[in-house]
Amino acid sequence: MPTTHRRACHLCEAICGLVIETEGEQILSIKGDKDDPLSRGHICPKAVALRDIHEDPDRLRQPVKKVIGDSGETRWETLSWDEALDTAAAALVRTIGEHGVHAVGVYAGNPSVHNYGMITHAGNLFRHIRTNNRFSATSVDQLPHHLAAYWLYGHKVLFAVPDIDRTQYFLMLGANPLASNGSLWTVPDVKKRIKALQARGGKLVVVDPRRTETAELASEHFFITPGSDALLLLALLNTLFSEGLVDLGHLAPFTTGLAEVEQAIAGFTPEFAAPHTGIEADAIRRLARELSAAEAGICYGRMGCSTQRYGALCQWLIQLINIATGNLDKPGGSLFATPAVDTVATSGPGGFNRHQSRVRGLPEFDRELPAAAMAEEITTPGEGQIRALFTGAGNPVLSTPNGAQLDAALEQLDFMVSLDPYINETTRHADIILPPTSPLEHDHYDLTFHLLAVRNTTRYNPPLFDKPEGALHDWEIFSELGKRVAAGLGQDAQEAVPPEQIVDMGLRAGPWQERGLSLAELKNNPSGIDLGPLQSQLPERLMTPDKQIRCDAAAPLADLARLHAEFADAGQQANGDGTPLRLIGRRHVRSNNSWMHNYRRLVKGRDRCTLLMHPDDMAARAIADGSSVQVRSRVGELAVTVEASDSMMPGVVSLPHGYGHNRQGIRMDIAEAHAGVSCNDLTDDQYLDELCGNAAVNGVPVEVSAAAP
Ligand SMILES: Nc1nc2c(c(=O)[nH]1)N[C@H]1C(S)=C(S)[C@@H](COP(=O)(O)OP(=O)(O)OC[C@H]3O[C@@H](n4cnc5c(=O)[nH]c(N)nc54)[C@H](O)[C@@H]3O)O[C@H]1N2
Ligand SMILES: Nc1nc2c(c(=O)[nH]1)N[C@H]1C(S)=C(S)[C@@H](COP(=O)(O)OP(=O)(O)OC[C@H]3O[C@@H](n4cnc5c(=O)[nH]c(N)nc54)[C@H](O)[C@@H]3O)O[C@H]1N2
Ligand code: SF4
Ligand SMILES: [Mo]
Repeated sequence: MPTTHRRACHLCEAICGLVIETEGEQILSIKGDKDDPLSRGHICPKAVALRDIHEDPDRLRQPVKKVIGDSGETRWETLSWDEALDTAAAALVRTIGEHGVHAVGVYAGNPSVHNYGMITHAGNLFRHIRTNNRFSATSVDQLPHHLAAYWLYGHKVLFAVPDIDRTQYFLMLGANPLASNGSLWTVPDVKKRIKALQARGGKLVVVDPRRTETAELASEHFFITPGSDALLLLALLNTLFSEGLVDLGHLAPFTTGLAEVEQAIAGFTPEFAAPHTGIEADAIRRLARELSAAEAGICYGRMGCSTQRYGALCQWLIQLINIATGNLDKPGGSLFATPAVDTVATSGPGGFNRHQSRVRGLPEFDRELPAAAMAEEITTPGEGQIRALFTGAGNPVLSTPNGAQLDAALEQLDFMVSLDPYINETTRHADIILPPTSPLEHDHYDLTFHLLAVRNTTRYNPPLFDKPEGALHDWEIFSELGKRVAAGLGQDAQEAVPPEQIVDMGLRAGPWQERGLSLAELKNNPSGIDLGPLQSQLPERLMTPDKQIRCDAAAPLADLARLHAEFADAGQQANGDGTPLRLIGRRHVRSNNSWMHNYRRLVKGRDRCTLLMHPDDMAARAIADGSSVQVRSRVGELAVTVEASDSMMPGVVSLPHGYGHNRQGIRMDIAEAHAGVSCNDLTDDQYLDELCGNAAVNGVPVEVSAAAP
């Protein structure tokens, strides 16, 4: 007899509801759940890969340790959980004893936020390893958003969510939700929502160096020179000020510091922006007027505006534009969600630059250092050098800039332990790998993405399968390892309660407690509970001590000088003759960062790890479509197949990240057969947003030439 399960997909931020049929251990089908009030039945091709992940023979089911054979060959041997955890804890404790706590490094990857037990229980380990050398995917991603939220609203995760379902005007920069399904913006079935916006007479404007799938759908698309968005955003804001279009509306009584901003940005006119961005001054003025005239409008920017040299300025300016047009906290503008378990209330506000990285002096944010500094912190001798590393749900060798350098650095470690289901480009360097249960063997509650969702909803996701005998969930591994490290250090360990109990408490104490929410109530509503559209809630929701929106944060204001200095030479066009090409990334709906290339159904079809290049740029270099080209940057060089595409802005080339599965000793058969090359062998650990240390994986200068025959 088949059993029907209802569960949200955890693979990306869209958290689509699914209906999954199983019989015994077999998964029979995976479909969209029409009763999910957020996703309304939508799914993408990755949903079916949940089955492939669960069944993947390459997915580790037991801890493994690396053994070097007599002739130097590497073998992986399974070992018991007790032996694996005891050995890992002993090595961490030994490192701390001999070299101090900063000698242990930690890297947490993206799936950590898609797996609630990792959020609730990582502290069970990390509270015993209070190292300065903490890193995560945040600094190759959304760090600028945290900073903007922290500066303006007083809390690192108080993110305003684009209210696409009620807006009339949407200005989108550096995001491709048709491929990504939305980011810092939980918006399942974004395509339908964009079409609905257009059907009611609204407009979507996309600004992107590539005419993406989203740009194709847009009402208007502008190419922009990579890395120049801050100039465009400043020119928009400048126009709002100079044309008297600033209208704070209901925000006025609790908004401070906008006059200081007006003064500081006076020189950043549309005429200043035009030659560098490639967007004409008149068009910039028109965009500012359209946005301010719209009944409700949105300015939103994502990866292309974050992982570039002025990411923090960009994200701060985007919020300022939403504030200046009175579109923050307004239906149809950008509003704060009201999640049933409120992580804003239960986490600290964050903090910036309270300590710096040892070698390069890069600033911390929320007790983490920029991932671009990880390799040098491992290889540079001295007090505080990283000698042992814990990675959890991360693949920084493929995901962080100058991955090849990190790849080599990991070899120098005394000890490495990885919490991960695969032997991949990063974990192959580990001494011990601790694999968690499959996603379908544990429950899930989205602590992260309800906070970013276009509608307030809540749902609990029970496991489909019992966990196999002896297996451990991620949260249990954190707790068990934490317990052993604590014992070794003579500290008290935290008693581990299951994450569902933490969620139950969060629901009962949360903003919807009057609705009687509890875990039991959610279990009675397996497709989720609708809590309605996003609501205005300022100034109460602000986390600044004085309940004011603070527009005049010193750090971004000071950073304007760096921006101005770079672009002040008006004669120098960013992509004029003789300047290098600019490398940007690309996402595809059938892929997800570095770890979803091992599933046959997702990798089938044509090679997707290709370099897109404008035909004029190819002609200028005598490069033939479909040929192999050499791509060179300051740090690396690789060969890849080129595809001619007039969807590219001239002067810009695009290569997806997350490939490069051709390294020795990984155990992911299908991925190895579709290896591709790693874009992050070209991106540069020194090419950063200097304000915050976020990696600039977009806009990297590269040279491309025809490969020698
Ligand atoms: N299918 C799929 N979905 C995913 C992922 C995935 O790998 N695959 N990854 C998930 C993750 S971790 C994230 S963070 C999100 C990311 O979600 P998005 O940010 O929506 O996705 P990207 O495709 O990275 O979009 C960035 C866009 O910025 C453009 N761009 C590059 N440089 C610049 C620039 O300087 N200025 C401007 N204006 N644009 C620029 C690129 O051409 C690209 O279209 O996607 C998530 N969803
Ligand atoms: N050039 C370039 N580089 C980029 C980007 C880009 O656009 N361009 N995007 C950046 C972005 S947005 C991100 S988020 C990062 C991602 O960077 P990372 O988070 O470092 O890399 P992922 O590819 O997400 O790797 C996820 C790892 O987690 C493991 N994993 C999957 N599920 C689980 C689980 O449930 N538990 C555990 N313990 N492990 C699990 C996988 O096996 C894999 O090893 O990459 C960044 N790097
Ligand atoms: S869009 Fe696809 S990967 Fe993302 S949650 Fe929905 S089904 Fe899963
Ligand atoms: Mo990301």
